[in-house]
Amino acid sequence: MSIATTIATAYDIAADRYAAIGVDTEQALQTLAVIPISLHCWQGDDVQGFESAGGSLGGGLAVTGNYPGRARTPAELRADLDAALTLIPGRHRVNLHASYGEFGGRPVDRDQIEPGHFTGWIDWAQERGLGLDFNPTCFAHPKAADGFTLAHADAGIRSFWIEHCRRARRIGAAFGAALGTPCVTNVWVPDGFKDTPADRLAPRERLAAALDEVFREPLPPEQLRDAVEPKLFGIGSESCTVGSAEFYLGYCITRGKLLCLDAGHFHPTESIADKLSSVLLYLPEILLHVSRGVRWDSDHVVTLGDDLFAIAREVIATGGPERIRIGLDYFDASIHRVAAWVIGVRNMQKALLAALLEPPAIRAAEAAGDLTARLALQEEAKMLPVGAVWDAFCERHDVAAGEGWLAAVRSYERDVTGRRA
Ligand code: RNT
Ligand code: ZN
Repeated sequence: MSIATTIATAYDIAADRYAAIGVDTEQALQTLAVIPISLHCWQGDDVQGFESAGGSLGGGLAVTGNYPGRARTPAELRADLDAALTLIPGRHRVNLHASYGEFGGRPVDRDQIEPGHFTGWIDWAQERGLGLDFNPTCFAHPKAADGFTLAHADAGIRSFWIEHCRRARRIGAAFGAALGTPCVTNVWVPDGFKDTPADRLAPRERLAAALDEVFREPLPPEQLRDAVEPKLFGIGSESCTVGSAEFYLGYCITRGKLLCLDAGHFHPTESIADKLSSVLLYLPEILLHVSRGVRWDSDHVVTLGDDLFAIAREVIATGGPERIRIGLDYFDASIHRVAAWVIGVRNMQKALLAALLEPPAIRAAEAAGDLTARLALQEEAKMLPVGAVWDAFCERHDVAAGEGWLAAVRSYERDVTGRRA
């Protein structure tokens, strides 16, 4: 039997198996096909960006590893994203940082960026039918060298970052207008304290006031959605982060912004899965940065484990992809960077598929107060043939099922990334 026939046969059997417990696999495949995942451009070049002044990363962010062949130009990064996208089923989005503009080798400071610096990206996205998301880059810059930006005690430095973020919103709106899909523009700032601060209140007042300045200009929601991202701690800001979870939840509720929940930004045993249903009571939309925290690092490649299954399960069970926008956020330079994207996105999709295939009897057992059955069914569901449905999904989207995609990355490495000096 050919692989394609094996996959088709296995799918038919799996579909029958699911149908017997009230799950429509065709419906699940249709739903999965239209859930976009936003691929974070910064996995492709270790968060370096294309500014002529390209400095050290800072902001508590760190990329480890020196796998050869990182993208050094916009053309290389787009080629690498193209390579990844051909190995990922469905149609997706790309998430850019301000530092990835095309500045023509000229020094364009962060308070000077304009939509014109991103026309190459807009054209590329338009040709491929991709949506774009965006982020101001409030790190890796001399004016962020002491770890403070929007909450800086110096009014001049604050104004510089406010101007940068304002311009980032206009760029995001330009993306949304050009591509016909709102651009989620996410503000994350590193501001925080290595050691115990004497005053936690003033920096938080400054951050709230600065954000209000950033968001002052009304821009159409069909072009732009504003998000803000809390974090528990970073390298060098271990004792207090100005933009904490409580800070931003309150900010979003009072200002009507999207809350960005990064899976690596909480206590190690705390999962963002449980937060979605709470936050959705008070906010219309959430942005996810799906990541994987490992000890001190919050940015490992997403693997298909309990945490990811739980996040995907809650996305499907609570808000759905219209209210919960899914992006990835990690950076690993120790493996092939295209593979890092492919692994993470495919895992996110597999977890969503498992959620879409959840047997309805689990909820029914809970509603009937039968907690024994709920646990029994949850555990039995783990061995249902989700893999056969996933393989069929890949086949239908002309993408390799199983590990077949790895050979494509290897040949791309041989012909392209491996030749980069
Ligand atoms: C940092 C935040 C933020 C960044 C990117 C590069 O802790 O998670 O989202 O990772 O903006
Ligand atoms: Zn993040």
